[in-house]
Parts: sequence; C-alpha cells; structure tokens
Amino acid sequence: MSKIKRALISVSNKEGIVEFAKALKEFGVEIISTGGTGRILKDNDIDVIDIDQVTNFPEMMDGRVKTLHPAVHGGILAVRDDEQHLKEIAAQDIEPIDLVVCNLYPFAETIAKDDVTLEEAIENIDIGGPTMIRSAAKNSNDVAVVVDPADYDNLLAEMKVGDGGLTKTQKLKLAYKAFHHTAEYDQRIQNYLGEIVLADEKKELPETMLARYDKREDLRYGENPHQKAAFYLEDEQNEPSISTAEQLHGKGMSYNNINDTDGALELVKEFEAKPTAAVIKHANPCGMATADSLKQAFINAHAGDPLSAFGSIVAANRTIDAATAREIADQDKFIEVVIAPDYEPEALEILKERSDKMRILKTGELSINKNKPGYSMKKVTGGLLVQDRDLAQTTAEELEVVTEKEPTKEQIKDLLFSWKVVKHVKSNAIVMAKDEMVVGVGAGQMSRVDSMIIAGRKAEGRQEGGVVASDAFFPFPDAVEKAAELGVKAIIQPGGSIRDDQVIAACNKLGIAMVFTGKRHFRH
Ligand code: 93A
Repeated sequence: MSKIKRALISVSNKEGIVEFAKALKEFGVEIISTGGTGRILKDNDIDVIDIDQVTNFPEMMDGRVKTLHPAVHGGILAVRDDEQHLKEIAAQDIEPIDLVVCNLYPFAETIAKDDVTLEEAIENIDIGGPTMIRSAAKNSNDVAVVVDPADYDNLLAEMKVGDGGLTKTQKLKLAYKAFHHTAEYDQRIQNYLGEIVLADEKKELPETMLARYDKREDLRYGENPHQKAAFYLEDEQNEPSISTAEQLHGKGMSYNNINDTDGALELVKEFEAKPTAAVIKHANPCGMATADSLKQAFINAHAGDPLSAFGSIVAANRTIDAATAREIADQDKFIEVVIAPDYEPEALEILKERSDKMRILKTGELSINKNKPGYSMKKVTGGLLVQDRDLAQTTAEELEVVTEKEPTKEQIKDLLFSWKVVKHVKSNAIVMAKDEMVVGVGAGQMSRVDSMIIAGRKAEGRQEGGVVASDAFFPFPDAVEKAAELGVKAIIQPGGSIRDDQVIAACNKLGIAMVFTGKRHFRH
C-alpha cells in the first residue's frame, strides 16, 4: 500500500473542503487545485500548487479547459508498477497524482431553476471533472477518487489506518461510486436535452385531427346508460386493432367492451415470441401470462386474479385452439369478450356453444412490427389532448443495473415481461410477476406505495422470489421496502427521482436487484 503523496482538488461543492485539505496536509500530501478551489484553500492558509503550474498552460475560455491536459491525465493514468509508463511520464516531467477530489458543475441545480436558459444549462455541463474522475477510477489500483464530501471523513480515517495510503479494495469501492456519479450526471443531461428535443417534435402534430373520423355505429349507450355514444373509425386503418376486428359471434359490443378489448389486444400485441393471453377488467390487466402453449398461457392469466376475471375480456396473440377454447368456455368462468388473431373451427364451435352472448372477435395476424406510429387522444372539457402513441420498447441491453446485486437471467426475463405489462396499466401502476405470469397488479392509485400494497394483496404470497415493475420512478424508498417485505427479489423502473440514491440504498440493504429503463410509461 503506497502513500498518497499528491492530490488534485477541483470541486464545485466546496462543503468541507478546507478541513479535508488541512487534514491531507497533515499527512504530508501535496495539493494541486483549480482556480476557485485554490482561492478558498489559499484564503484558509493552505499551500496549493495552481493547476497552470502543472500544465504550463493557462486555464482557458472561462475555465472550459483547465485540467484537460496530458500533464494531469498522464499523472493520473500512469500504472505505478509499469516501468515503461513511469519512464514515459518522467520524460515529460509529469509527476504522478495519487488522489483526485472532484465534484461536478451543478447541472441538476442549474436546470432546476425556473428561468434557466439552454446556454446556461450547457455551460454547466462539466467535461474536465468527469474526465478526471473517470481517469482516476479507471486507475483505481493506484489512484483514489472522491466525489462525495460525505466520504472525506471516512477516507481520512482509512488513510490513518493505512499509514497515509489506502488498500486496493478501498480504492475500487471509491471507483465504483465514481462511475455511478458520472453515469447519473450524464443521465441527467440526456433527460434534460431529451425533453427539449421532444418538445420540438411535438410541433409536428397535425393542425386538425377530428376530420379523420367517420361514424361506424351508434352504441346502445356510453360508459353509463344515461350517456349517448357511438364508435368512430379513422379513415385509414393500417394495423390489426379493435377497429379492424371482425365480430364472429355474440351480442353487440358496448362502449366499455370496445374500450376494454382495445386494452386487452394492445397488451398481447407487445408479445410475439411466445403464446400469450391477457385478462382485462376496466381496461386494466388483472391477469397476463406467456407460456409454451396458449392453453397454459390462458390458464395462468386467468389464475392471476380469478375473482376480478369475472366478466372479463380475454385476448390472445395466437390462433385459439380447441384445448384453449375449452378452458375459456369453462362453466365456472364468465368471459364477456374473446379476441384473437383467429380460431380453429372446433375452437369456434366450443366458444359459440358456451353462450349466445359471448362476443368473439377475430383480428388476423398480429405483430409488433405492424404497429403504426400514430396518436393517442384524450378529451378534456372544451379541448383535446393529443400525443404520440406510446410505442416505446425496452430491450435487455438497454437495462441499467443500479444495485450491487445483478438480476439473474430468469429475473431479467420476468423484468422485461412485467415492464411490457406495466405499460398497459393505469398509473400509478405496479405489476408483480413470476415465471412470466402476472401474480398481482396495483392500478390507478394516487400513491405508488398503495399500488404496491394492493398488488401484494392480490398476489397472495405468489410474488415471493418474483419481480416488480413500476411504471414511473419511486419518489421515496417506502414502496421498495414494502416489496422487500413481500419477498420480491428484483425491480424494474425508469429511475430519475431526486431520491434515487435512497431507493438504491434501500435495495442494497434489502438484497434486491434493481434496473433502470430510463423511460417511463404513465397511462391515465
Ligand atoms: O469546464 S470544465 O469542463 N473543464 C475542465 O477542464 C475542468 N477541470 C475541472 N470543468 C472542469 N473542472 C470542474 O471545475 C470540476 O469538475 C469542478 O466542478 C470545478 C472546479 O472549478 P474551480 O476550482 O475553479 O471552482
């Protein structure tokens, strides 16, 4: 364990830096610092070497270029037991730097201001800081990096034990924290710019919307019997949907049937690889499963919440065969609508025999690739809200593991499964799943923790060892703590809360793996 001899301090958040630097001096550490940091240290009678003495270059362009120099990065990145490295830096008069103390331009605080301009936000994107942090973290065998003032005391205590040095394990832990810090920093920048870019795209929405709809049929009534209602179709139909489906049997579709069946069909359209069935009530899934056979998928979907499945809508992503039809037609079940790409002749007979009333709809072949970009609309009093359809997909490669625990392969499968389902649940939405079967759903609650509690109640213990999907970030760790109490082992969520740190810390404490998707799926 070698001693820390030279430190580079460059901090925006100057909290605790004077005391820390003084303590480093007591260990005999030489301190290099950038402009503002140096001024504070010198004002407090701490000897520092200015960065331009190290780089032989002035800080340029209002500080945009101050530490971005080989004299700095050579000193940080040189591998100390690599003779060639040492020779190369010596030839350039570069001295090794053993400790980097750095925290970044306050980007989050800047964009939180009401009147922030894009220029101001961009000026607060730190480039040199993350570069130093990443250099030091990469070379954690030899260099320590501190990004959080809360870690100063602990680091000094460790140096004391280590006679002025730190162990490789201690340095690796700091490196982990450093990469977490820079990743989160970049994520914030991406989100901020993303919002601006999306706002620009919004301007491309068409000038007029309603002219594109023609009445297909009057409905008996609307959501309630005292409301008149009709079903209007877009003049251009280019994907299999509730609007193109052919009704083969049963009573006329009601307003609520159409709305719920749309929800059921759009949900199973998310799944292509395996036979999938969904059971929907009041436009929310109460059961959903994929399996090797459609029959098994339906059995698992219905078993998700048999109580709520009474009077439900069933959607399937494969042709319904006789074995599946027999399960759907079971006398103990009451299903209002079945929708599927097609029916084997025997299956259709079984379903028709079950009841004159059960509505049977056929869509033709489904595929995610057939989903066309378009708009979703919501009527408000005196106006119409229009937005792009939420067609966002998430792949395993896009998931960012944020906890010490990594999800297992099986968990990743369930995480992606539940993430597709949660997109179709009204917010605040929580989906609990295990073995590609939904075991509990919490929908439409005003607080996320309530959705978690409801999902847990529905799951009745089946969530143990399973996963949870949350349609938006956790504002507090409470819902995560609830999930842990219920035996959940992995969680998928967008991330992006100012309390993400607390949420991740709760997961680490409770042994839960958590992944971020970077995008949310609100649905109201
Ligand atoms: O403008 S930068 O992206 N270019 C740099 O070369 C650079 N080096 C350090 N920002 C840079 N820094 C940042 O300056 C650090 O991350 C720290 O947040 C800040 C400290 O500046 P000062 O010591 O002048 O207050």
